[in-house]
Amino acid sequence: MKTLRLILGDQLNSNHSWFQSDNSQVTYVMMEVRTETDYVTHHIQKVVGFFAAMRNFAQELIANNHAVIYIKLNDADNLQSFDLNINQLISKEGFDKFEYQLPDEYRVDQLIKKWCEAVNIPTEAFDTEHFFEERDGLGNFFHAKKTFLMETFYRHIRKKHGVLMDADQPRTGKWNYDQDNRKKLPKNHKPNLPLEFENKVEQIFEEIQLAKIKTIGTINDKRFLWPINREQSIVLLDYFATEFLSHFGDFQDSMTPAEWSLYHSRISFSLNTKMLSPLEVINRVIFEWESNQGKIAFNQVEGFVRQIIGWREYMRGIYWLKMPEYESLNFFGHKEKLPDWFWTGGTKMNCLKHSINQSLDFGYAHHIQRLMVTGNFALLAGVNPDEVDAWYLGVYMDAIQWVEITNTRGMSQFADGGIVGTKPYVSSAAYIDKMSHYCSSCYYQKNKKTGDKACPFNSLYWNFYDKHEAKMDKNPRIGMVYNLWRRMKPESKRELIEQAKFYLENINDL
Ligand code: FAD
Ligand code: DLZ
Ligand code: SF4
Repeated sequence: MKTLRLILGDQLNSNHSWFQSDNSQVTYVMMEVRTETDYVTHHIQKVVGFFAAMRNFAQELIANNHAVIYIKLNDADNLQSFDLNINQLISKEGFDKFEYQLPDEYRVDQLIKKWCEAVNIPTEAFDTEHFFEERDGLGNFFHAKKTFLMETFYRHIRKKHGVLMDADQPRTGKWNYDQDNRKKLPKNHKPNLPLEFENKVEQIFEEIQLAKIKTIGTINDKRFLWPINREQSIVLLDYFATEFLSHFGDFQDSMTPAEWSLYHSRISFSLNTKMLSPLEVINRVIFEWESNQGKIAFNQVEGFVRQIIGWREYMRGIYWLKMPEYESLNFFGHKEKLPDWFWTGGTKMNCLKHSINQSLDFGYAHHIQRLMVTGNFALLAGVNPDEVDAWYLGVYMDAIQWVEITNTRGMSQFADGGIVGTKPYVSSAAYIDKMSHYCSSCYYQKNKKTGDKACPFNSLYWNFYDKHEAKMDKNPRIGMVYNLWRRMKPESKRELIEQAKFYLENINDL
């Protein structure tokens, strides 16, 4: 049967069984389309990165004797959506079967499913052969349960797939080393330089400009630093394993204005486009640990493995269990707009200035910057989760909805009311100062709660708890906070609420 196989921009898995034999009846199609570039305002580096990686992938397939149709953004016959282009190809080339890999995003999944139901040729869906678990793995595991604890799921995956296990016991006897992974970067500590590629992407950048696609952020199109093929992705993974792994866990939560990238792997773009598989990533890291016994402490390795087979698989499972309802959850009923400076970095708050500016310059910030700086502020300011999602989904290189929305709407904004997290991740300046070097050079004063130059996080923090008391009072994990709040003098409480009100009314000037 003359078969057309669709490959999406985040399905660049060269080890997929599809590609292990060549079949003269099969033609692959990849396409750069406006439906994907415009469903949110993406970072320019993200659009360039996806197109560059897609083009390289198509070239690799062709070099391996596969037939490929690659539709470029500005091609005259590009109808700018998956379904329209596929219809056109079927009628032009006479394909009599259509095959695709299961999309990771609900929107695209629905689109293709509906298209398949309407079309008059046979269609077939394939697994992406990327994740440890199937889409419904988490749903089946937690069957009929009301709570979905990540730790429980993580242990289940470790056991099921035999990762860092001795029979049915965790290797080293302990499951969780999180307690060891909360160190602040020592003053003047200089991490090894991050590995930055020097890809030339001028051509793609020009094509995007020509098409007038609206984007955010900046780019150096002569030295594009992100990996854009599997080979570079493997080099980045190797670099992480040899240079950064030994400090990964220790400093995974720490933040500094001096560096845009610390001991994190920065492989999320390679993973989410499937240029790397999660299995090969953890195998590489475990191999590094095993071959350097004594030199790399186990907390660094377990901390990293937990991100990949714990958090990443867990978020995907929650996404498929809870979509499409998940994308409209708004537990606190938040309605505010995101401050303008989220799009420019123009704020006097040092933690936000650095976290936002590096997001705009590199399409990257690490987990704690996303959770405890930008996300923390958006939640304290009562921003509508739709706005928060649109920002996160646009700004990061690695942002694909299944992993963005569960982290943003769920973990960071608690808009799901506690499906992903057991309590809202909010803090005053104390936490940010404990984990970072931002506060010492900030315009605001971390220890001041009210008055001139008082750190906005301090009053907004108490204002948040005050405002949502009825919704959170019963949460056993935050009883202590309410005990403190209730014991505060009425006058101090009033001052805090007034300070917060002033900041919220003048949010664009902060
Ligand atoms: P490392 O710290 O080196 O971790 C290694 C890998 O573990 C990552 O590459 C990633 O694949 C995985 N990982 C780590 N934490 C998580 C997590 N919480 N959920 C899922 N996978 C995880 N990650 C995305 O891939 N895409 C997103 O759109 C995204 N949006 C986020 C939004 C918010 C508000 C928050 C708090 C987190 C978000 N994350 C997202 C998770 C995490 O911040 C990024 O995966 C990580 O910062 C990527 O950088 P890295 O590769 O250097 O990660
Ligand atoms: C993110 C992205 C962008 C910007 N552009 C394209 C594109 O033009 N063509 C494509 O196939 N994929 C693109 N992607 C990634 C898709 O949005 C992603 O494949 C879907 O969201 C499915 O997860
Ligand atoms: Fe951020 Fe407040 Fe610290 Fe400034 S003082 S860096 S605003 S936490």
